[in-house]
Parts: sequence; structure tokens; C-alpha cells
Amino acid sequence: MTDLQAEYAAHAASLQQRFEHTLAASGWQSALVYSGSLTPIFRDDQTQPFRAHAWFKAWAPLTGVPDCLIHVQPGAKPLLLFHQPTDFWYEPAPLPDGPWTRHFDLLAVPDLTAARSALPRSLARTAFIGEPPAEAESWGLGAINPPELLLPLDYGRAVKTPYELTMLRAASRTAASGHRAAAAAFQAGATEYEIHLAFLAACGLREQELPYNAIVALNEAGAVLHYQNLRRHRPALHHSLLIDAGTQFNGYASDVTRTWSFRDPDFRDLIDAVDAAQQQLCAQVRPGADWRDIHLASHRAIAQVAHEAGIIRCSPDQAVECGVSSVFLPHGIGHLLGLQVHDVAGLQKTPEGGDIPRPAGHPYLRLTRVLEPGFVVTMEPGLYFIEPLLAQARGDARAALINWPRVEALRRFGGIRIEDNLAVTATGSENLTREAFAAVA
Ligand SMILES: [Mn+2]
Repeated sequence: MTDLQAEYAAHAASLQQRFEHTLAASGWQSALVYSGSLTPIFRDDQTQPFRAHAWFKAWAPLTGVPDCLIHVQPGAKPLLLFHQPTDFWYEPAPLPDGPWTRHFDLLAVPDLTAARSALPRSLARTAFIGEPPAEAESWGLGAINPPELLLPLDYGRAVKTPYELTMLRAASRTAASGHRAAAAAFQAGATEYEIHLAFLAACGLREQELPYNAIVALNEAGAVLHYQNLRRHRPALHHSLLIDAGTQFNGYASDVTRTWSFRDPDFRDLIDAVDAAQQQLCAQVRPGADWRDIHLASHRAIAQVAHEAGIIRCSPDQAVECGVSSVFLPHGIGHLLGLQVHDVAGLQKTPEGGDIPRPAGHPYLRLTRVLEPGFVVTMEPGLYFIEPLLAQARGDARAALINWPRVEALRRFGGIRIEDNLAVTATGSENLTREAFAAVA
């Protein structure tokens, strides 16, 4: 058995144990985990790009096959009902034959009716996990996504198994290759669209295989936090590139951002300062650290950078107190990462549910939990020149604390974000992204 096979075996055993425990605690007999349906477009014979549900991907490294089901029962091998239609319009997915399949009873089914027939006659004590297809209405399911089952499972997903860490490391390595190619295309004067193509080609992925829409922003577009356009035209001048692009490997995502200066040494110094702040924040990632404290520390760190760069006129502490730091860093410092790029349960208080509130004045933070070994998080401080936020600050008491000529001079660069993925270890963290960049260098 290879290391990976052994890791998958341990992962499957851990999932089985978590499901058995949670089923027993919530009073359900079994769980039916769905891969998801193809979603048709209104009055069209086309469908939305398919994305497999996260809980299905947790069990099976299958990201592209709709209408599969996994029946999880205590004390039994999970049953994978693999959707294999008889079809000459599309190529049916081949029956999976990886070493992981030995942990399943595997049955090919041509459609959902056949899948239902392969399941026990009564599903009255079975909980369905996923967005159910219309056919499931007549299956006599006990419940669909009951919170008493789903919430504890989601909560536990923050802690990754060694298998999952291996998947996440692999996703980081592909992303690093893509980022290197993207940076080279930018330095050669490419458009946003061309830089995106360079990223995809180096990763060996098509766009719909990415875990989220890549942000490829030249110049001022870097100030749009989730910039969605890929402009085909070449700007008159290249100033900067902000690229936030990740990949996935067997359903596990990477989420990586880098910012580059084209020729401007002053902006490059500012990137280096944000990068240094980011590394100091990464050093705070360890078991027991409260993510809300790390978020607040990131505001002091970015305010310090802004202060030293002459962007703000007040002390870093005052900048955080008065909300000036939020003008330049409006988003959360990071989030859980895994089967979803913004993974579930970031705010969840206990396995049973509830929310840990965000710090006042920080409405966009996606993670408020205390870190544990096995958590994988992103660390993504930024410093942006965002017109609507600057306009607000210009109109209130914060105006006097900002060096407006300096801000005006930097506006053409849009903004800076540096984002790495970190796995929390027993004593600190492993930086999956920096290791990946070093490995592909
Ligand atoms: Mn992110």
C-alpha cells in the first residue's frame, strides 16, 4: 500500500467513525450523501457547470459526476451508487477504479430510479445530505439536511485528516505553477485575459475546474475585491497585477493571491511591506489562537504599513480605533479552506450550532473560531485604494487622518493582497503556499 492509499484508508475510517457517531447522537439510522444534479438553464438544453457537493467529495475524489449517491450505514461499507447512464450524446463517466474504491461497495446505476431501487425499501430513518433532486420527493426520506446531523459534521470538517492535507498541498503546488506563469505573462505586458489563460495552461485546468472564479486585475481593477472581468484590451500602461487564483485537487481547493509591480520601485516596496506584515501574521497561527485576535492584529499591522508608507497621518492604534484601517482593509483576514474555498462552519460556536460573533465593526470576517491542529486557513491581508470607501472617509472625521495626495498617487495601482494557505500543526503552522512556490521554483 502506498502512503496515499494508507492515508485515504485512514481518512475513510475517520469519516465512517464521524458519521456513525453523529448518526447515533442525532437519532438517524443512515445518511445518503448526494453528489448533486445538473442544473438546467431556463428554456434551454444547456446546464450550469457542475460542481459536486462538498460532503460527497469528502468521501469520494469524484468532482465531475452528477447524480451519484453514497449510502453511509453504521457497521457497513458505504455503498457508492455511481451514475452511469446509457447515453450516446454525452460520454458516461467511466466506473472509478482508483485504490480508494475498495473502501466502497460500488454499483453502477443508469438513473436515479435504479439508484432508489438499490437502497433499502424504507428510508424513513435515513437523512439525505445535499440539494435533493426532484425524484427524491417520492423516496420516503426521513429528512433532508437535518441540522442535528449536518451541523456537527460541518463543524468537524475544519480539522483535516492527513489525506486531506496531502490533497491541499497538491492543490497549492498547481496554483504555484499557475501563479509563476501568470506573473511572467504580466511582466511581458499581457492583458488580463491572456494572464488568465497563462494561469490555466500552467495549471493544466479548464476554467470550470477552478474552485472559484480567478481574480486577474490590472492597475485600478485591483481595488475591486472580487473583480470578475477579464478585459481583453491592453491598458496604455501596466502598473500592477493583483491575481487571486486557486486550483483544486481531488475536490480540495487552494486559494492564493499575489500582487506584482510592473516597474515602479515605490509600489514594489509597498508590496514588500505588506508581504512582511503577512509573514508576521502567519507566525501567529497556532493552536489556541483566536482568529478574531489575528484579524484585529492584521488591522494594526496594515495600519503600521500605511503609516510608514505615508498613506495615513495618524498612529496605527488610532487608525484601528477610528476605522481608518477598514478604509484600506475592508475584508476579513482569512477563512477556513478545504472542500469549499470558503469552507463551512467558520463562525460555528459548538458542534450543535450557534455563532461566535464577529468583532464590532468587522462585518465581513468569515472565521471567528479558535484554531486547532488540522485547521487549514487562509492568511490574506490587503491594502487597497477603493474609491467608494475613500469617498466615505473623505466625508467624515477620518479625512484628516489620511494623506490624500499620497493616496491619489497610489490609486493607479488598485491595491495589494498577499494570500497564503496555512495548515495549523501541533505547535504552529505549515505554510502550504510558500512551500509550494519553493517546490516549483
Ligand atoms: Mn481567500
